[in-house]
Amino acid sequence: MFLEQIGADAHIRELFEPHAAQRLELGRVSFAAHEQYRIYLEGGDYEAVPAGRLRYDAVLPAVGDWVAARQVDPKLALIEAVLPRRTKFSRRVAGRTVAEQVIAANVDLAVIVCGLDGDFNVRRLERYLVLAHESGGDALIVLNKSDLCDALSARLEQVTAVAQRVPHLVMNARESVQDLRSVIRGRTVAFLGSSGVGKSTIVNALIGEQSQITLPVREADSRGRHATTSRMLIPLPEGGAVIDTPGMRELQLWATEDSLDEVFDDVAALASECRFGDCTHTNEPDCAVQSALRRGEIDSSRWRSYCKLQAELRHEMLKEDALARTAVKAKWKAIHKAMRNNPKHRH
Ligand SMILES: Nc1nc2c(ncn2[C@@H]2O[C@H](COP(=O)(O)OP(=O)(O)OP(=O)(O)O)[C@@H](O)[C@H]2O)c(=O)[nH]1
Ligand SMILES: [Mg+2]
Ligand SMILES: [Zn+2]
Repeated sequence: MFLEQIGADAHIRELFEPHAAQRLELGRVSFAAHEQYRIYLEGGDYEAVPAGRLRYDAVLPAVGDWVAARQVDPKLALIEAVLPRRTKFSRRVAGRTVAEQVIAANVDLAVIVCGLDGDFNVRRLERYLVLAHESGGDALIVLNKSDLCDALSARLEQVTAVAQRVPHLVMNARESVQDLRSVIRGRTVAFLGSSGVGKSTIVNALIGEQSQITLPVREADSRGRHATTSRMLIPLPEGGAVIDTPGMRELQLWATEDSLDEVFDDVAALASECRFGDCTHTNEPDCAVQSALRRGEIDSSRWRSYCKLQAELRHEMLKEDALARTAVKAKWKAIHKAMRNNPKHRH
């Protein structure tokens, strides 16, 4: 019954059904980093290796994935298949090529943690909101370290201005996580947010143990010191599971413009009211954005933030297109070469 407690519902059982016939077991990935994996099977916790085929198909398991596995010895399991993901968080991996890295899979609720101390940053929150929207699960904003904030109402105003539809919770993780506990209700929850905001402190309080490492933030700017270095799924005593994640220095978006427009629905709606369909919102006549900015109906820093994220997503899309074109060219080059080398095609 252990797997039920961490989320194996009827839907997951149904996805697993075809594998059950092949005498595989249902499991859930609790750790995935640097080619090392751990999974939970009904009987306990195992070290695991993915079957070669998974590498070939390029669907490597991520934390939170449901898998079909085979026990190979009392400590080790072989992951034969990754079940289709209900939700996923991805980020773009830094580098010249565009690659998706799945941060966590099958997360029901994304908790975006912000510190109400000196590190509070509403632009960063917008970025996490886009990521959470793209994941396909629910989102909740936790405004932590309420004990270090003496301008709460101003902060709340800023938060509601950028997150109209996402609920928030104000708390002090060192004191109580009770409100959060009652929101979780057996679901799989991932904690996202920059270093030092208190993700691991919250996780420790929820599981009732100090098993996650926490570190004091730098005094000068309240920035964290990257205490957590890997992602782990931990069962909650009352059912459900939490995934602690390391605060990322620079969160590279892996999202569609649709998610961006949903999170910024106020500005996205305006941009569609301009006279010209291809308005650049700079100096065109009857530009709805410029007039809303002039009238103070939208915040100029929110508008800039939207433009910046949009440019970032479009830039990545172009990069992806360029890569795809290069791949097609390489393929044709190979085909032409093969034809030249094939005597039948020589004239
Ligand atoms: N005053 C106060 N301090 C808190 C609160 N929550 C966490 N802290 C402290 O903030 C520091 C950083 O907390 P962590 O839980 O390590 O932060 P994190 O988000 O896990 O950081 P990374 O693992 O580096 O991403 C620790 O010293 C915590 O004790 C809070 O509500 N109030
Ligand atoms: Mg941490
Ligand atoms: Zn315009």
